[in-house]
Amino acid sequence: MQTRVDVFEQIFLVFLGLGTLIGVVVVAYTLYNAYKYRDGAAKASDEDTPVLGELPTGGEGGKKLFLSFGLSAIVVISLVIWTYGMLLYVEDPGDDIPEDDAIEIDVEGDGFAWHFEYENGAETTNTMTVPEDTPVWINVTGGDVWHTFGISDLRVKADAIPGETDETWFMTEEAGETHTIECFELCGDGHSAMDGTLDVVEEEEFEEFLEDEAPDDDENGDDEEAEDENGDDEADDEENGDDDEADENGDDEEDEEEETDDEDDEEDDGGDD
Ligand SMILES: [Cu+2]
Repeated sequence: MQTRVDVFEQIFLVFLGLGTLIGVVVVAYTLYNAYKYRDGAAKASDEDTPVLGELPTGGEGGKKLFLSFGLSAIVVISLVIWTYGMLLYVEDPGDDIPEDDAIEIDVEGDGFAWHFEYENGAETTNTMTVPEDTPVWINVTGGDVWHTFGISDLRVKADAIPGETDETWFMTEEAGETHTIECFELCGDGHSAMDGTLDVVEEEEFEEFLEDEAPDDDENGDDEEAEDENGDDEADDEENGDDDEADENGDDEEDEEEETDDEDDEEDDGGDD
């Protein structure tokens, strides 16, 4: 199976190789002609020599022109088709990814941080833990503004846009590896600090991690009981109607103070500008 790292590596090498080859041919041919038609050189045939103010005919019925355009077209068109095919594979590897094997993680960029939710409901922030040697599908979205989720090492990049979900996948390699997660969309003053870590761990460690982080049913049950107790307390407070009035007055005074503070802040801001 080809991972996207392999795919992009291949595309890069093919473009680099062809670019270098064509560059060498073009520069060599230019230098060859510069030497051949240099000033003061013995002229082999007058027909072939370009004359100032005269359009070159090509001499051979446009054979050279046809050859160079033809070769360029073949190279460019094959590159476009091949690259497009490779990118389609990156977007959807089809049967190459065994579905049972793959894990799925929801990613949300929000408040200059990355939030991850795993299939069992476990949630983490800024640290994404994944098992080794496993295809990982991610569903990326944004909570506040446009972000872009990216892991350079694994050639992962997906837009994190509020209200939209961008799906992509990557393949993890050995346990113990860590990769940096970054935001690739200038999203605000916390953009440069919007980093996270991808931790690749062994399969067993990943299962333990999921269990530890999972929202546990029993614990939730206990929490609910605690909440009920709090609820009763609130009811008791309400019975003391007299105290509430005093509290409300107290709150109002605090609110007024806060409003005054806010106005001061606005004035300060204006002054800075
Ligand atoms: Cu961002």
